[in-house]
Amino acid sequence: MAIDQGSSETFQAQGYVLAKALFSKEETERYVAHYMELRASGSYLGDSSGVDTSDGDPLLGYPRMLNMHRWDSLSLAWILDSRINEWLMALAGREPLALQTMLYFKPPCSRGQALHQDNYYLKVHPGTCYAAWLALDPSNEENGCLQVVPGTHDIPLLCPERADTEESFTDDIVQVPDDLQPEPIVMDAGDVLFFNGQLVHGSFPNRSTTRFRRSLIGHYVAGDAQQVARFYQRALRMDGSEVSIEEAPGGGPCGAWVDRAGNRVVEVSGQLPESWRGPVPWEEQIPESWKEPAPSGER
Ligand SMILES: O=C(O)CCC(=O)C(=O)O
Repeated sequence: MAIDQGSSETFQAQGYVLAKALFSKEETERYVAHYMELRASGSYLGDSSGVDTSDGDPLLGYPRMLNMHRWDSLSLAWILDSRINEWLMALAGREPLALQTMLYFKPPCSRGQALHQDNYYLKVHPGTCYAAWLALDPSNEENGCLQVVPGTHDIPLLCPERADTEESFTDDIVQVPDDLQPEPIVMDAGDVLFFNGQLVHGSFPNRSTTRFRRSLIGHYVAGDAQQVARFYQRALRMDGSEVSIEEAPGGGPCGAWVDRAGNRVVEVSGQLPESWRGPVPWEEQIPESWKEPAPSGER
């Protein structure tokens, strides 16, 4: 599949690009049925409802799922899908390595995720990580669609502050200047947003009382990455074979927006905490019996 020149240019200029209808209606319906069934049938390593949950928080019933591709064959097939591979090859210019899957259910009336940069968590170096964000439901401002701050993909990591956890299930937020506000990405089921790991993005709460906003997310690095946070060290080539990446050290620089002679720039002035190395590697958390992917739906 040829990725047109305009898509690559948009990605380079804005830090993201929308691939319309990359997956079919039948595929997204199958994913929705599959993950709703998995969610209803138990809990899994990596499930998270976020911080400061209260009684009645809708996320308690629909925690986010993590790294399903480690034990679920449908998720494994998805993260290695040739369409995603082709897009990432064209956008990043190199063979990607797959690091992580996530499933956001985002049920009616649930919280969003405060603005952040993915590479704060993944710590890919040199360069950054990439996300493929597949909409499983039509998503718009009412049900808390993804929001991005265009053009923030070429800034360093920003120093995070404490987020409002009434609005966000995560407690870190990065600030952006008043005139650089997030823009909603309205998507149909089957559309994929590809974005750069420095891009500031997040989502607001789901204000709908009836609509879910489910999404299936893959995180990748371009093949020349030398370091990654220890949680993600076991990566997959797009043919499914494994490759280890060296662990990134903890800490590292972070910045804040400043005005320099009328130019708004991010000045690197802070340090991320040394203790921030990321959680212990996924492999050290999984029970022996989970080490091989199981047929879909068995866990
Ligand atoms: O889907 C969302 O609401 C946020 C997703 C996100 O920020 C991410 O995948 O890093």
